Amino acid sequence: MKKYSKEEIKEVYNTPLLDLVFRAAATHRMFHDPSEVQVSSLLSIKTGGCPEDCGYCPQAARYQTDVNVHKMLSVNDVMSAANNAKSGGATRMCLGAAWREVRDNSDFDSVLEMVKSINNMGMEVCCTLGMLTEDQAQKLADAGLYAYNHNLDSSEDFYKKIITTRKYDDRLNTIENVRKAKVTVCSGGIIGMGESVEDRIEMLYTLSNLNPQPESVPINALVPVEGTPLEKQELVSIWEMLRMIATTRIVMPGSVVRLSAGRTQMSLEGQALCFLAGANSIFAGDKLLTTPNPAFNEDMEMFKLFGLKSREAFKYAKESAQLESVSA
Ligand code: SAM
Ligand code: DTB
Ligand code: SF4
Repeated sequence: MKKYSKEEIKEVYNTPLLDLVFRAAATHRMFHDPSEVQVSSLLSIKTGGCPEDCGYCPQAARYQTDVNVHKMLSVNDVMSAANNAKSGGATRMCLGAAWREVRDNSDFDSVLEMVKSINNMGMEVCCTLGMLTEDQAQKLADAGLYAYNHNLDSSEDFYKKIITTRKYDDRLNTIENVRKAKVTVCSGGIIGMGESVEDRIEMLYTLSNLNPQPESVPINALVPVEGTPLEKQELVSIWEMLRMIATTRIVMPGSVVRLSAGRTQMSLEGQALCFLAGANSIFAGDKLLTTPNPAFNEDMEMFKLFGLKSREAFKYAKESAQLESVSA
């Protein structure tokens, strides 16, 4: 995969908008079936009460938000949510926990059981549980984890202004542990937190220079939540989201680019442009972790309108296994 310098990424990002979308769409069609969108279902298995101070997050204990704090869900509850998601057409289940890091305790044992059971149902399983050691990443891998989500969120510089309770290097270190365990990496960020275009470019530079590049890259538009330090942030414009999606597609052509948080504030036309510019994954279901998401039926109507379909589970894993057996 071509590695882009910061200057090159900046040039791509600043291309006249329609040229940028055209180039991203062409790149997308070279690497992916443009009619397929990966549909992930997101479930918060442990909500709120997090000791971290991430300025955007309604789940940080130190901010007064109206998040419904709850302990770990039972394996049964998670399985029934996974069954519902599967029957609705989701092929990946993403389990999120408001933890700073994973601890080796009975809650982690339950997560391992959830991963095993959902994987056995034929769904890809992704977890986002905070920082991981190499050993914990390996345990998740052994349970059948397909992907681990751990976002870089912004540039290293801007990160310090949004989060003080951990370092950028901690994030990179967890991503490395995930890689060592041969679990695929899902890592992206948020725009609309007050960062500059340079910060966005820095983040894309860091992500795209990981070797290998992350298999999936979520691009979130900040959902400003009352009670968090970023509650007053203005909503990011669709044009900035489109530029970010298109640039991500061009610099990480083989990755799945997820149009993540912030879709409730986007029109259908805006989302159509994002799919054209290379977004090929969404979170479907009425809720993200704690904030609203478009209703599942509305998304299925949108797919019908745009001629899109849900991508089958493990498709990319099967394709790369086939390639390996051909080249062996
Ligand atoms: N605690 C774990 C961690 O921080 O990695 C996992 C859960 S955390 C909520 C996962 C991601 O959600 C964050 O990295 C951030 O990118 C995203 N996120 C959280 N709050 C958000 C918000 N208000 N708007 C957009 N994205 C948000
Ligand atoms: C990601 O990049 N976005 C998702 C997922 N990974 C875990 C989370 C979005 C959270 C939005 C705020 C909330 O619902 O709490
Ligand atoms: Fe905790 Fe994750 Fe929210 Fe940060 S983003 S406060 S680590 S749940």
